[in-house]
Amino acid sequence: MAHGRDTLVRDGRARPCRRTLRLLGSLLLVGTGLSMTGAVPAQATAPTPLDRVIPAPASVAPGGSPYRITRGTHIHVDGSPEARGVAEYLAALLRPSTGYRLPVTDHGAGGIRLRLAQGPFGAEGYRLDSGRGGVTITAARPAGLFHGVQTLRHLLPAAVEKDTVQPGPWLIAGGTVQDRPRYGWRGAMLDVSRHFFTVDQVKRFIDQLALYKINKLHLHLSDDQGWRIAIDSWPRLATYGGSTEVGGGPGGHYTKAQYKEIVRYAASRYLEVVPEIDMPGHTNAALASYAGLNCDGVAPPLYTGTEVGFSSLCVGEESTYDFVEDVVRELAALTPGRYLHIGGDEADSTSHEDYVKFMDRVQPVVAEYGKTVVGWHQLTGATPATGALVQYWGLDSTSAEEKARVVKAAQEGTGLILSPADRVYLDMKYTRDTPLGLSWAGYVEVRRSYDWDPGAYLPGVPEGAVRGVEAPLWTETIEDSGQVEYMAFPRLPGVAEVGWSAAGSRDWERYKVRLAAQAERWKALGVEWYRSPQVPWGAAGR
Ligand code: NGO
Repeated sequence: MAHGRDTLVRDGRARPCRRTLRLLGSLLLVGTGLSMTGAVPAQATAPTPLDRVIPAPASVAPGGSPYRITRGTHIHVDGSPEARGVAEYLAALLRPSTGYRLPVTDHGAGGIRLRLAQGPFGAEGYRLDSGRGGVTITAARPAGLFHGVQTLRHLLPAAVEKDTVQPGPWLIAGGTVQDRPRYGWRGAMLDVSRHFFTVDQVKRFIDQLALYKINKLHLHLSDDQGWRIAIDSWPRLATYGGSTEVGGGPGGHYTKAQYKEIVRYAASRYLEVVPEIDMPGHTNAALASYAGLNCDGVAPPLYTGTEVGFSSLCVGEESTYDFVEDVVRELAALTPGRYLHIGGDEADSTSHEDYVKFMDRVQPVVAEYGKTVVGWHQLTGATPATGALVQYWGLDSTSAEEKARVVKAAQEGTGLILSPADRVYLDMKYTRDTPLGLSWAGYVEVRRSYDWDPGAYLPGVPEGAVRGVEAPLWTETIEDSGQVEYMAFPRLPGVAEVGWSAAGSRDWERYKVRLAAQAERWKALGVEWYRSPQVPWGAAGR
């Protein structure tokens, strides 16, 4: 990896051990005259208003006294192991900064309560009721409890994110939040091929996604510059095809155990991992690893540049389909999620006829191993399988003909994930002066990535065809976590809101104020971000 080379911002910080920090925190508290019981200082700050949450909840009814988390607070769950898992996650989040024990129990009342119950919540919605006696989050499914916990987090002071004891007080405004998402697919993509990212770096990103209720992590696992997942039946893909990256660094790949760890961690944050193997183009790393995958039987050298469109699997060769089947089988076995992304973009070195033939052969293989096909929208130039989803990455200037193909596919039942490059590509520069990123789709400032409606984006697409939105982060120029964050923040929370909140509830002028308030949280978490002049950051922006 090229980490540490010419980094814009620092990655991973050395952290003193928790116990030392806690001790220091206590000493500080004593020094400021506050008590560890959370005694409210005279100038107690007002609790965060219930609507100061990103993404904006469906409805908010403020009222009544706030609840205060204290040394005596318990987290109550009823029964299910999933609810307990969410409760333990919440406790682990709150313990370092509050310094409280916050035991998770399955009896008693008051305090914080996580409850699974029937109600109008859907798969991911929840209700949060807060008052003097406690906070209760109710949902039909554990994912709803988890999203409710993220709302609770946003309602607490930003200092709650710190990993040392903070003075508090830990107040949650009184009232009720009722919430459920507009779309079921709210994704982010990380390109781990152009530059490799370690398991820990991916986990860090997952935690940032969870904070904004994003529920899909799409991993772009193969491209011309690197193959990043171990495939037992074709070992050189990872060991040789994964041995470099853009710029010539050493690259890397995930062993199956490491990949499973990413999937497990994502699931613990209620994110589904969508693995992508890009085919038939964007395959130089595979072609370099096995001469037999090339029509002329000659393996090209590994590639570390950033051109696209020059590689293709050999569509007419039977062994190509043995390769595809082996890869799909092994990847499907690593994937508890429903989807497998087969790429299909920029197959400029594959004839149209071959492209159609290839997709006709490969899509049934994905189905055979129990997964639903996702492809970039060029798949609509072939015949998308029944139930397939296509990911639209065009822009305003995309030809009417190309847009019409996508609209027609949607009318015929293909689901759409919207990733318009001139709105939500996180690798686009914000302005001419952005030191990282690309600009082929133009500059994408924060307002532009927020101010659009997926439901009205491609006229003629039936309402139900839009399954959601996804923000891809391609990494030709991105090498470490600090750079990932600089490109993702502050655009990512906006895309999360585009995917979660009703179109009618979204308004840039009000959003930018809520967004500015996030800055304290990013600071507490050590997350880098771009200080866009479009957002009134105030003192937090310094
Ligand atoms: C395109 C291309 C990728 C690039 C990316 C850079 C798609 C779907 N294919 O998006 O190979 O990395 O742009 O912005």
